Amino acid sequence: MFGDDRTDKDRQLDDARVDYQDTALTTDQGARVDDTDNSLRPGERGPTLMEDFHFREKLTHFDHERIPERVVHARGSAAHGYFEPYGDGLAAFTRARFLTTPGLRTPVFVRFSTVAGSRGSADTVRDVRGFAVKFYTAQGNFDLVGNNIPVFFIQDGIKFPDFVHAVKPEPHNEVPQASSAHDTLWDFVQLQPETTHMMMWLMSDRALPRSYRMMQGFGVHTFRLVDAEGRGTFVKFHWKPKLGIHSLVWDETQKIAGKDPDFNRKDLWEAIETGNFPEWELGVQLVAEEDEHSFDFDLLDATKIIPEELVPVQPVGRLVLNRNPDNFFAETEQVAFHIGNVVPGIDFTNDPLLQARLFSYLDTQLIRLGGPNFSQIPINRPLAEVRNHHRDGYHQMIIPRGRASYHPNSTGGGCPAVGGADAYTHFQERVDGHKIRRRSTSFADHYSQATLFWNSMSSWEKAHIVAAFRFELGRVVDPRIREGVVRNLRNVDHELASLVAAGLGAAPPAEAAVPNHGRSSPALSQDHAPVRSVATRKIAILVADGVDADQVKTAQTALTSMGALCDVLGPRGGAVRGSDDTPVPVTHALTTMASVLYDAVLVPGGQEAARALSMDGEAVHYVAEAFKHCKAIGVLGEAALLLETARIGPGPHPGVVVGTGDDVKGFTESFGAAVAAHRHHGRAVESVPA
Ligand code: HDE
Repeated sequence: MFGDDRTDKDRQLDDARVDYQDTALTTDQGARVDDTDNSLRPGERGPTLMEDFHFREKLTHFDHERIPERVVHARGSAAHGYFEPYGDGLAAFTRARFLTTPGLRTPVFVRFSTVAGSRGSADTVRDVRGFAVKFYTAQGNFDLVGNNIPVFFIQDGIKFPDFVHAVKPEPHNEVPQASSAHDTLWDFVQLQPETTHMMMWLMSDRALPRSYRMMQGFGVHTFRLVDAEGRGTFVKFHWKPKLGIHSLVWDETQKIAGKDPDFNRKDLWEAIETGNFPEWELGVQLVAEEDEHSFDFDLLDATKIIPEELVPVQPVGRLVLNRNPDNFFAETEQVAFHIGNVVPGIDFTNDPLLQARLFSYLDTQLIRLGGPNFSQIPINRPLAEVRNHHRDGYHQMIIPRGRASYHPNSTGGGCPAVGGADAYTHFQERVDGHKIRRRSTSFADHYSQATLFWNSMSSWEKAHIVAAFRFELGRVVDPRIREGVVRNLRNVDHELASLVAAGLGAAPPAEAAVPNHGRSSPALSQDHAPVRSVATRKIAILVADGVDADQVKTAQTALTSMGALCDVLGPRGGAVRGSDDTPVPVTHALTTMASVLYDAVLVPGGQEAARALSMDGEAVHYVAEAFKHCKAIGVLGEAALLLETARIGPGPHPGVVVGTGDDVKGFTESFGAAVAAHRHHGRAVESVPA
């Protein structure tokens, strides 16, 4: 994994890496240990002796192993990689060299996360995903701490504790875990209409990513790029995944949460281990300072996007993740992101949500990582030199030499010196006004963009949003809260509100005062310019004794050469007997790998195998469930029997590819295309039990 791809951060981390092979067990003081299985005691049945320093140290260290989990985004996974700008296009806008030096590879550490669940919660819950990138630039660390949804629930950070308390498990019984489907969240939502736009996104399939590798990332706030002359340009940051934006379906996510709660974590890990390095393109939307007020929303309002049709997203570089961490705790858990970690050429705006974050991230690390020296933890250490007058505190890891720990000083020759060509200078902006606690009137429109989002959805996306509202509100016990939400939804779209109300058994709501404006932004739909690729798609090949061994081999080879990952699933581990009596190796027993863990299913022919599979409830359910979840299904020859037993009508059905078995290569091409389409939402699946 190392070799040429090693970055400066890798080399810096070498100092902290410890290998245990061919070493002897020691105490923390380095004394070799003779026995770690029996405590020291007088006589075989006597009490443990105080003087057993190894016993005491071992237990004490264990007793103190835990640190507080993150107050939000506790559940996460991370990886190392690099960022590389395409060209020097941004040089006219920013002094940040990592964005403007073509081909310069800046090491990064990226952590993806869910928000509401605790550290051990399932990956596939309905939630926002964090997308936090730490760039170890030569000018200092820059942290782009974003999400996979471009807007946020609230406009002012002072509401963050209220929002988080509402969405987290309820305080009296700590239920439900990692779920927004409960009274307190929806109570907050109905009373705080600025949440409306974000709730539309949260009810959409964006909240159910198929993979971290297949979701967008957004800086959310409007930031500022600043050039060498101190001129500013507003900027929104976007990450666009190379594999396209793809989601799971709701029923699938719930089942995966039980079958494999580490689904997204493993997906990221395995992709990197197998050399399928995840990649995103960094894009920017730039707005000149003088255009600040030329939109019908406020650039400082984090509940708003800048529609891509108004300001296009310009691609400026790429992010590649190519190495898994060595140790989860040391790296993924101890990494400390902070939106205030910026480098010369990148600055903030007066977005009140952003301003609050500037306080919170440093503050939270002090308790989570136990003191002010957490930036010395290997994963947090910048590559840029650190020299200042900060001293002491818990866990000081460096030995500052000399007498000067103050500025100005003559005892240290005036060093470390202030200023210089690369010094960070804040963007100069004139700000004056009365001290007030009031939301700007330019933040008052909570519905236009929620409507824009709704109008931009394809019909299946709309259906999924309605179903999500029905599910979530169906779990809300207090009818006043449900009614409040539906009343609010009228302001987004009357049909949406009526459909949700109908699902709840409530009367259709009255029309809102302001009708749907009819505008849309095509780029918001996951159906817009979809990336169709078989790369890293997981395909289950179902086999039993008597399977056509040739078909298995030909299909597997062809699909693997397209980039798919094929698992052969049989009634048991080991192998099954092929129709020509050759053994067909099995990757996993069918019982250990549910259909929800795959993107597609393929059943090769062979009379005996087809009969056995169609008599096997698990195999039949496998195909029916894959059909229900709109996945590509391929059947060859006699295996068509399985479609019948799974009660999938004669078809044709979108994404169901039936082959005679004479032209397996031609069949795999059509099947591959069906897999690349990700999901086939055009199917009638309501009557399929799963
Ligand atoms: Fe965070 N957020 N946040 N947040 N956030 C944290 O910092 C906070 C917000 C985001 O993988 C905490 O180290 C406030 C928006 C990510 O380690 C904490 C407000 C966005 C992560 C915190 C927000 C985010 C965090 C918890 C409103 C998207 C995980 C632990 C003013 C742009 C980073 C920690 C990781 C984590 C505070 C809103 C993204 C408490 C006060 C908007 C991806 O400091």
